Amino acid sequence: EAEKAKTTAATLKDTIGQPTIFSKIIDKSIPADIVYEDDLCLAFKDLQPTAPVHILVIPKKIIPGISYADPDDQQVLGHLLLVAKKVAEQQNISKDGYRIVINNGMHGCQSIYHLHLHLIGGRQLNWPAG
Ligand code: D5M
Repeated sequence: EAEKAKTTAATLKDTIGQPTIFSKIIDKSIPADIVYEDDLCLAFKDLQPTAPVHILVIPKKIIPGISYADPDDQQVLGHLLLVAKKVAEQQNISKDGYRIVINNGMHGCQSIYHLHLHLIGGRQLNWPAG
């Protein structure tokens, strides 16, 4: 187990900051169901939705995760939240409510190391999260 964790940590160290599948969505070399785009960010439908509305909002800049954000990222981070709010309105889930989630690192179940906000709604969600 300890060896496995060490290998995972080493692999992660080599891949952090490298382009991920989300870079290919940003440069349009792979398709995605894009619902919003501007100079700083992109929002598209999650391939494995956990609710009727499940959209990812990502910065175009590679920030591997929220734990890698620095003070220079303040504006883009705020922008992502405002875009998520706007997309929620577009998707008609604003009135009934929704959830915005950022998974971070191993315990947070982050699987893609390009920062992303999950916008989830369209049904009654459960709390606390698992
Ligand atoms: O969430 C990563 C999320 O990214 C997960 O819900 C699946 C989704 N995903 C993975 N590949 C794609 C593509 N190509 N399009 C759309 N959505 C995708 P995490 O927070 O890292 O666990």
